[in-house]
Amino acid sequence: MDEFLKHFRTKQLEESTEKVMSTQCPYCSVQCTMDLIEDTVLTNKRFKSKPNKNSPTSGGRMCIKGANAHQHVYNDERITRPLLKIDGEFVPVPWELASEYIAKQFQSIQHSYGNDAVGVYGGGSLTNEVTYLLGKFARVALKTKHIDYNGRFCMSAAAAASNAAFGIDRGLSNSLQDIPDTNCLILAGTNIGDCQPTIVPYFRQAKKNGAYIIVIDPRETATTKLADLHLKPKPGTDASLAQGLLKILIDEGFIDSEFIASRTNGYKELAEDLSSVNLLRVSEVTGVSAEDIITAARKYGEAQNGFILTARGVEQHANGSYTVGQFINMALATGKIGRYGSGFGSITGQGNGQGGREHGQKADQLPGYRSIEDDEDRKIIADLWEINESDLPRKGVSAYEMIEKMAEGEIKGLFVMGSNPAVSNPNGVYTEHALKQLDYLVVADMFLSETARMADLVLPVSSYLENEGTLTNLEGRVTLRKAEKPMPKTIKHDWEILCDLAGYLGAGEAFDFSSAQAIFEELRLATKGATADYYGISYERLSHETICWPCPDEQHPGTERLFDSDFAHADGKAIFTPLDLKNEVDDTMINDEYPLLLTTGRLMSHYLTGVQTRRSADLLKREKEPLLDIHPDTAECYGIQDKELVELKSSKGTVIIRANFTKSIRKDTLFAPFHWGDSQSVNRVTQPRLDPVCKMPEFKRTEVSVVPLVEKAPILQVPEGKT
Ligand SMILES: Nc1nc2c(c(=O)[nH]1)N[C@H]1C(S)=C(S)[C@@H](COP(=O)(O)OP(=O)(O)OC[C@H]3O[C@@H](n4cnc5c(=O)[nH]c(N)nc54)[C@H](O)[C@@H]3O)O[C@H]1N2
Ligand SMILES: Nc1nc2c(c(=O)[nH]1)N[C@H]1C(S)=C(S)[C@@H](COP(=O)(O)OP(=O)(O)OC[C@H]3O[C@@H](n4cnc5c(=O)[nH]c(N)nc54)[C@H](O)[C@@H]3O)O[C@H]1N2
Ligand code: SF4
Ligand SMILES: [Mo]
Repeated sequence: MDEFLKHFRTKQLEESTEKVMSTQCPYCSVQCTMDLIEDTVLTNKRFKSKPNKNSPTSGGRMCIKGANAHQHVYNDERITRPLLKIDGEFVPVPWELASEYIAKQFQSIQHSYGNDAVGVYGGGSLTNEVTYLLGKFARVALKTKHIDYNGRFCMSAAAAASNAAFGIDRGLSNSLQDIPDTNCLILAGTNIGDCQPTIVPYFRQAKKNGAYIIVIDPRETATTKLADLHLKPKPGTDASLAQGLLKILIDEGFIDSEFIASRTNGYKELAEDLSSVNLLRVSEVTGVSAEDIITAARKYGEAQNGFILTARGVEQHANGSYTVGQFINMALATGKIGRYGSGFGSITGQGNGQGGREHGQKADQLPGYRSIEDDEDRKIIADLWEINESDLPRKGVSAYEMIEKMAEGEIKGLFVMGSNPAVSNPNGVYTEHALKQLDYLVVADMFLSETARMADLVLPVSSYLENEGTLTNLEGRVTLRKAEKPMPKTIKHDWEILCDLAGYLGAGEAFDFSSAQAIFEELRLATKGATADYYGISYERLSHETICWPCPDEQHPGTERLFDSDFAHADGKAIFTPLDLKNEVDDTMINDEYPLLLTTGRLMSHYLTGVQTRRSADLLKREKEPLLDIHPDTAECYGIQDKELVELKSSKGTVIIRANFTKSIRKDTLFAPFHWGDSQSVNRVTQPRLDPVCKMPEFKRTEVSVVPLVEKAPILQVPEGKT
C-alpha cells in the first residue's frame, strides 16, 4: 500500500504543472495587476491569484474581487458559441452564419427605416481599442448616429462639470502618490473602502501623517471609518452643502485671492450670489448640523494642502453636474489645485471608465475627446477613416434616451457590447419593455446576461484573461493588459467581431486589423493633438511602463499632474460654476404615498449588475442576495421585521427585497445594491429623471414606500394555561 501511495504521489508530482499568467483585474478603475497561478494536477486545475507590483497605482495590492475574478472565466455558464434564438430557444450556430444574419437583419431595418434605426450600446469595461473601434463601427460600418454607452450612468456628471470648470475631463488632477502628503481630504459620495479598496492605504497614510478626513455620505460605510468628521446629508442635497461650505470659506477669509485673480473667471458673480445663502437653511435642507458644516469648512480652509474627491453619491442625481461644479468651486476659491498635494478628482468607476469615455463611444464624441459637432475634429477623423466628412453622422442621444427611442419604435435594431442595460438603466420595467420592442437585438457577452437572454442573437466574447488591450485607470494612467490564457477556438475577441461584421456590412477595408496593437496604432493617430492625446504612447513603451495622458510624443514622460500652470480653457483659466437655484433639490416629490428616500450603490463583493461576480462562487457566497438597509426606528413605523421580505415601491415599479436593520443609515433613507437582476433589480423602482446637461439619471434618490410582503395575520392572544 505504502509503495502504491509513493508511486501515486511521484506520478502526481510528475504530472503537476504550474502556469503563471500575468494579468490585470477586470473590475474597478484601479486596475490592480496580478499573477494568476494555474496549478494542474493530473486533470484537476486549481487557481490562486497573487498581486504583483507592476502597477504604481495598486502597489502590489488586490481586493477580494480581483482575487476571485478568474472564477467567472472558468464558469460553466460561459457561452462558447454564437447563439441564435429560434422559437424562443437558443441554438448554437457557426460564426459565418451569425455574422451574415446580423448584417442582413440590420441592413433590412436600415433599408426600411433609415440608418439611425439601428443603435450601438457600449461599455466602460471594453479596452481602449474596442471602445475606439466600436465608435468607428457605428459611424463607418452602420453609418448611424445612435451610439452611447453605460458610462453615461457613471462618469457623465463629473465629466460635464470638469469640462465646464477646467476645460478637460480626467478623473484625478493629480497622481494618487500626492494623497499621503495632503492635509485635508473631503470625500463626497465616494465609498473607496468598498469600491476601490486597494487605494485606501494612500488615505490611511495621509491620516497617519496628520491629515483631517471629512466623508460626506448618508450612510456609515467602510470609508466613513477613515473619517475624522462624517457629514450625513439627506440624499441629493450635496449642492446646498457645498454652497454652505464655500460661504463659510469666504466669510472666514480662507479664499486665495491671488489664485482667483490670476487663474480663474467668474468668482465675483458667484461670491455675490453666495451672500444670499443662509447657513441655517443649508442645515435644514441637508440635515447636517450648522456646527459640523462650520467645522468641515474650517478644517479644509486652514489646511495648507487639500483634496476634494467625488463619486457617484453626489454625481448620480438630476443635478449631478451642477453639484460637482459646487465642489470644484471650493477647490478653486481656496487655490487648492494645480500643485503637489492639492487637487480635485472624481473617482472613476469601471476598469476602463476613463479610456471608455475618451475614444468615441459617447453620442457626441470622436476619439481623443474630439467633438462630433466640431468642423475641424470631424475633418481630421473623416480623413483618417477615409470617408467624406459629410458622411460622418452627427451627434445622437444619451443611453437612457436611446431606450426611450426603442420604446417609441424609432430605434429598431440594437447591438450591445459590454453592458447589461436591462438591469443598469433606471426605470427598469419600462427599459425591459423598450428592449422587447426591438425588431433585432444582438448582444456580445461572455454570459447570457439579463439583456442577452432577450436577444435574437448572442455572440460569445473573450474574457480579460484572453483579451489583450490597453485600459486607462482612475489616474488617467494608460496600462497594457496582457492576455496569457489561450482562448477557446469558438470564441472571438470583441475587436474581431467588429471587424468581421464590418466586412459583412460592406466596410471591411476600414476594419482591416489583425491585432489590438494595430488598432491602438490608429487610435494614436486619431488622438494626436487632441485633448486626450495618446500619440506618444505605444505598446512598446507600455510593455515596461505606465503612462498618464496627455502624452504628445514618444519622448514625453506623460502627465501625472494637471493644471500646474494652466487650465485647459483657451485663456488658461478655470471657470467657477454659477449658482442657479432651479438646480437645487426638489423636496415636493416626497409625499404620503412615497414618504422615504431610496439611494442605491455597491457592495464590496459584487460588481455592477453582477453578471460576472454572481458567477464567481467565492464572491456569491459572501453576499447571496440584495438587502434593503433600513433604520430599525423607520422599520418599526412600517411594521417591518429584520430580515423579512418587503415590497419596495415607487411610482415606476416594485421590488421584493429582504429588510436589513442597521443604525448606520439616516432614518429617512433606505439603501439597496443594484447587483441583482429580474425581480431583484432595484432599478425597477428608480426614476428616469435626467440631469439636463449630461443626462445622468437620478440613481441616488427615489421617493419610495415600503411595506411587509405578507400582510401579517393578527397575533392571537393565547389564553393563560392553554398551549
Ligand atoms: N465593490 C464594487 N466596487 C466597484 C463597483 C462595484 O459595482 N462594486 N463599481 C465600480 C464603478 S463602475 C463605480 S461607478 C464605482 C462607484 O463608486 P462609488 O460612487 O464610491 O459607489 P456607490 O456605492 O455607488 O456610491 C458611493 C456612496 O454614495 C453614497 N450616497 C448615496 N446617495 C448619496 C447622496 O445623495 N449624497 C452623498 N454625499 N452620498 C450619497 C452611498 O451611500 C455610497 O456609500 O465603483 C467601482 N468599484
Ligand atoms: N440603481 C443604480 N443603477 C446603476 C448604478 C447605481 O449606482 N445605481 N450605477 C451605474 C453605473 S456607475 C454603471 S458603470 C452601470 C454599469 O452597468 P452595466 O453597463 O450593465 O455594466 P455591467 O453589469 O458591468 O455589464 C457589463 C456586461 O458586459 C459583459 N462584459 C464584461 N467585460 C466584457 C468585455 O470585455 N466585452 C464584452 N463584450 N462584454 C463584457 C459582462 O459579462 C456584463 O454582462 O450601472 C449603472 N446603474
Ligand atoms: S476590484 Fe478594483 S481594487 Fe479590487 S482587485 Fe480589482 S481593480 Fe483592484
Ligand atoms: Mo460606474
